[in-house]
Amino acid sequence: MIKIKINPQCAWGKDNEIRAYIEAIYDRQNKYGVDIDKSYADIASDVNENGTTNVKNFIDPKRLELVKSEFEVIKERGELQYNDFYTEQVAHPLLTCNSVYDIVFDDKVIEIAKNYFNCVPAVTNVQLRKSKATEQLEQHIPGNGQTTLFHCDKDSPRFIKFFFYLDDVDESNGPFTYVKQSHIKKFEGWDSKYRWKHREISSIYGEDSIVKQCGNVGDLVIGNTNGFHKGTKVTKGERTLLSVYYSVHPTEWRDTYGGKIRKEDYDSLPDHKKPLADFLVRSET
Ligand SMILES: O=C(O)CCC(=O)C(=O)O
Repeated sequence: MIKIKINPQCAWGKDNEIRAYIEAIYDRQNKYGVDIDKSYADIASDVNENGTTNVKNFIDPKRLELVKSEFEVIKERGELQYNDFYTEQVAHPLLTCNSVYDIVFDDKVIEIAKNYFNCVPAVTNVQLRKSKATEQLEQHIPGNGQTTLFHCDKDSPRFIKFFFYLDDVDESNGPFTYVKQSHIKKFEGWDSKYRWKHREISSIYGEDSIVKQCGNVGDLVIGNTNGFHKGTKVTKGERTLLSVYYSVHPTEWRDTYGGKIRKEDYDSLPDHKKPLADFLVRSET
């Protein structure tokens, strides 16, 4: 098992939150056992040490093309949850896109997450979002476009997001960007505000600590987004992104936005995958 790296000074809720976090892991170990496939330990260790990793050619791009097509269909039907000049977002992809199931509950994805948490974790949210080129300054982009500024998520003191690019991503179309080791190394006053400009973060951590995770459709980028991160602003073209959040406790800890699953889809998951949906709200529709 990996030796979990966590720092109370880097958690929004400090010591109490860390204690509750560790208890949540023990609870899940007791409930669901610790049968973990070690072949994915290196990937989990990299995220544990550095806060992010990029696994090349992780998944068949065809599976991701299906998700992108479903996104476009939902958009054409006028059923996006949110739509502005920078961001287009689908609400609750587990309710609206059949193709995401296959990825969210993929065996390899689950094994990486198990290696990271030392227990069977659970999905807390899924997001499907397109970002489009703009010349606006980051601080003037509305809604979820604010994720183009550095921030540390409040969902948990230690959790992970799996990012699947649905377009090839270079420096110009929005790479997920992470300050290496900022999940365990913060600075005095890091929690005095939520959004930080690039130059502020760069002057504290140094430009060399900032990793832009460029990659192709099929690569898997992972981040513990309790560290400083952002989606670098798209300046050319667009980027559609599927994000899957794994954690060991529900999002209600911090009132963050949680994911939903249809009850019948939950019922049809194989028994060994049901714990992965422990924290998804069951919807009848
Ligand atoms: O768009 C991205 O690459 C990062 C999104 C983000 O900031 C987040 O999921 O918290």
